[in-house]
Amino acid sequence: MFKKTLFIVTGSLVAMSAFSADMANVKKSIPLEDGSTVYVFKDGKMGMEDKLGRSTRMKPGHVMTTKDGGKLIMVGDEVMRVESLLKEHSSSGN
Ligand SMILES: [Cu+2]
Repeated sequence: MFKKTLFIVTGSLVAMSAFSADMANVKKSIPLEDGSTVYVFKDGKMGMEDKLGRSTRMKPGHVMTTKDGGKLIMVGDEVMRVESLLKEHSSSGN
């Protein structure tokens, strides 16, 4: 019982620090042909932002075409991480 409570508290602390560290965890963002953006995180996993600026899902293994005509294979589906990135953007006023 005590252990479980401790775990929940630790979990929310991690989530809070992850929120502010997310932008620092983005290795690069890659624009795609269709106007959406792929965020590549430092651990190599990716998340998607659609052309309207919303986080969106994509199955790992999906082949994407970058704006410059290259091919990119989806790794992971970090929709929650992209979501917190986008929240950070909108709260900074641009
Ligand atoms: Cu993708």
